Amino acid sequence: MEQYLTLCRHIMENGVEKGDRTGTGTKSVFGYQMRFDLAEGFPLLTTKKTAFRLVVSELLWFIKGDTNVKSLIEANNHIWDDWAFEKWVKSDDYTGPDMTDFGRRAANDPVFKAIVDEQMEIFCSKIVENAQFAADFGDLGPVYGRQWRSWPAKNGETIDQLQKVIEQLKTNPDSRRHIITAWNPAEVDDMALPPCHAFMQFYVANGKLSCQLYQRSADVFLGVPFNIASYALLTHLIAKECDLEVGEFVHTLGDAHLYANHMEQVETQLARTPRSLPTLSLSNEKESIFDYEIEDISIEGYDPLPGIKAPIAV
Ligand code: THF
Repeated sequence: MEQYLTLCRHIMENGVEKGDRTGTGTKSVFGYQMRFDLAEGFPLLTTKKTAFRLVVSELLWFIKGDTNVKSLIEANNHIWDDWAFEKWVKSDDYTGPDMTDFGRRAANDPVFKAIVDEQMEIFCSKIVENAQFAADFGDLGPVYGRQWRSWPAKNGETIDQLQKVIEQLKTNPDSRRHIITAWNPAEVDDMALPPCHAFMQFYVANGKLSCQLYQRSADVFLGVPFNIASYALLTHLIAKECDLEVGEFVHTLGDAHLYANHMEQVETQLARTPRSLPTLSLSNEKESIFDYEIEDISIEGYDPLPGIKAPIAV
């Protein structure tokens, strides 16, 4: 994972200061690539404890084609809450304290953060307890799960990109068309957040499956460690189903940025020395990628340095 630290250092040294949608401010570079040999170990960050169970529940949520945060919240995964919460607090249904710009204000003001946390707790309970509320406010729109599994086609039918790629990998591994795209221009405006990890391609050579991801926007401190682990896991799951070994995960970044309020945390991390990588353990009973549950996937030998807290930009 030395490569990840090199990326952080590269942005610190060469990044330009750039404004962004969230108003937080970033240091940013454009165009960067990392390569992880998945045979060398599972690329889960060791210089900061990274919650693998959140990576697993989020990926299975994508794979199942789900776009509603309800099942994530039930799995005690809260990484997508902010975007659903935002829909609720902007709606007429919401009658609590003013939540304008809640992400940025909470990051700068602990008293306001406590008020947001309280409203967020109310939001999460309502999502879990009230099916109508979950239908109205839990859905993030046609995000990853929808595009991967049921991209709307012309004739009213839908395209299961993930299923198709797996079929093609089995029957026509040399193909140069093993592509899944989450970037659907016709639907981007209806999404709570347009896809950051937008376009992937798979490649088979010497009996090994590799995956390359194009990520248009990369929150290098908070998001990227999750994104690397997520696509590494996806590659393992597909390789297993297709009877292939794992090759490389190639991670190509567009706007790669460090948020202004993550700088101290990045310095802490850069002062640390990476440890040996863990290994992935998959239940052997599952024939298909669509059959996995959270408990079928675990990580062994993970001995990271302590976690480092940082506010997420919304
Ligand atoms: N928005 C931003 N600004 N950055 C992102 O990385 C990002 N995502 C997803 C959607 N929008 C994004 C959400 N992914 C965390 C990690 C990944 C996320 C969202 C949040 C996070 O806060 N992680 C903390 C602790 C998590 C916990 O333990 O609950 C961490 O320390 O890692 C990128 O696809």
